[in-house]
Amino acid sequence: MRKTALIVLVVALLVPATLLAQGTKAAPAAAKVEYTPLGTYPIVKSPITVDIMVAQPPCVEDYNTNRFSKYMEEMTGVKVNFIMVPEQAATEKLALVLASGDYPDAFLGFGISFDQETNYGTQEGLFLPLNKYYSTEWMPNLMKAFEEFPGGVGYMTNIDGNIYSLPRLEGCYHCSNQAKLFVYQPFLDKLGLKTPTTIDEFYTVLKAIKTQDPNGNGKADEIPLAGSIIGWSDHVERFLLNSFIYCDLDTDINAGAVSDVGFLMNNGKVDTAVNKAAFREGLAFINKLYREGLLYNGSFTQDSSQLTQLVESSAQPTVGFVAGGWRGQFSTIGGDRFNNYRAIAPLKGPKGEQNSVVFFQNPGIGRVVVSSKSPYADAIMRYFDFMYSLEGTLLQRNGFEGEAWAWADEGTVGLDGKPAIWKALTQWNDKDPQNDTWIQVYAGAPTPTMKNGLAVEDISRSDARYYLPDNNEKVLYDETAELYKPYERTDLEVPTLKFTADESEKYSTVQRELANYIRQSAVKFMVGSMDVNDDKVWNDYVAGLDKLQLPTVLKLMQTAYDRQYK
Ligand SMILES: [Ca+2]
Repeated sequence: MRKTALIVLVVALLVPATLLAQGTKAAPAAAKVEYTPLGTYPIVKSPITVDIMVAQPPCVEDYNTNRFSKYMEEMTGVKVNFIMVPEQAATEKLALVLASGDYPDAFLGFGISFDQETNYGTQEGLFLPLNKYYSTEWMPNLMKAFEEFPGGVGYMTNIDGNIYSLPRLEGCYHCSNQAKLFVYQPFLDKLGLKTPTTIDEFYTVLKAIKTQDPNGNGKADEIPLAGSIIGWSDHVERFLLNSFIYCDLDTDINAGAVSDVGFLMNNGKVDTAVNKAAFREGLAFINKLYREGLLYNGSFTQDSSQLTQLVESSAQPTVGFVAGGWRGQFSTIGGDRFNNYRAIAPLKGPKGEQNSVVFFQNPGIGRVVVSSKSPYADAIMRYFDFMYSLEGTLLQRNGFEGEAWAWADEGTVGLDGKPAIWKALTQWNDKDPQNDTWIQVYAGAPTPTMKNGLAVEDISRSDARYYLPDNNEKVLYDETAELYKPYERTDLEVPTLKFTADESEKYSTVQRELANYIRQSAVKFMVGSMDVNDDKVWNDYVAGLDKLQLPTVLKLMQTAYDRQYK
């Protein structure tokens, strides 16, 4: 209630100022800018000032006195007058400012969405289309960074054919195959068992953990397999179903209505796993584990902190296999249990299926948008292009060369085992206020090359230090590269789809209801409250999918797919 009252007050105060400001802003004299040749610095022959509104995180004290802002001003000749808005109020402020008609030359760090771009760009014409700047002539660093994001420029393009923003180009290598399963290695060692590679071997190992007391306390207190329904890739089914059919299903009811709900590409057509016989076989396998007490019965109700308690709270280790995006999802970082879990590769299923789910690393849209009324678009684009270079990204994110980071020493290796590119001299910290950097990469490119080029100590796998937290980035990289990448199916994952405002209005409720039904039914089949082995129950479920307009949703997705990717 108080918030509403405040907004009304702010709007009331803004109106008179707006009317005045529009008069002065319209003066064209400010547009006379003399530029230097493209690709050179400074950008302008005599200094100019542009107004940029920035969403300010608590860890940056003042963008106008910030050392990196000053560095950019000296290099480019472009002085930015930053208008700072607290990060958490950014979305509200954007709407207010755009409604007022009096707005700055550009907005930085607002994370403006596709829908907002459609609204303010396509429909209202307030945002400038940036298509011409997406070229090596104008923005060589941006375009080079895009080489690591295939299809990324298409992703940035609105349905009207325009590109309205600059991206954040961040790639998280290990996140791209995040549906992982881990095993407590001392249990396998104690039982004299190898890491399972097939569904049948997996079942045998689960049985052995349950019945052969690998923690040696004389009690049958072992939990062979556990996960959680809420938490970053803590879902056992997202790992196990992929031994039967490619399936990205996340049963968390709050997950997306289009992504992570079992849709897949089938020879260029958008299809779904969730009405296929192989999906049913996968659910039946998980149900069997559940019935036999091999799968922890809280796995479809608890969250990741409860999962962590389950793994950590007992005096002796009890949990054999755990699902999670990484070890920190279910164990205490640096603890003995954390240090002893090992990722395992996707298991080969009865018909040879063995898949790793793909999580496309899309560009972050809406990091910089330019007002269609600004006379300084050329300068602003050239100013931001520098930030997509390796050096620009490191300066913006980490700090100054020689203080926060340095180019790598000869002979050192990066996370990927290739010659390192850079090394960190200080710990990156986005909690404590400082005024050296922007910390947050609003418009920049922490690409996989940059991240994997971080110099690390070359610790051998047999060295006990390898699995300790200090070496975690390296472990994440190695596990992903060796165990998951070989099985990822980029051809089967549906790329991110964009819907028109009209389509969203018509179908978002339909999509949400269908997704909820798929998720709830899958859980019921796995825990046995719906009998997956009963043909009538299964057929009723499949009929329910059609009743909730699965064919309509597939057709809608196909239309969006053809529009973007054909
Ligand atoms: Ca025991």
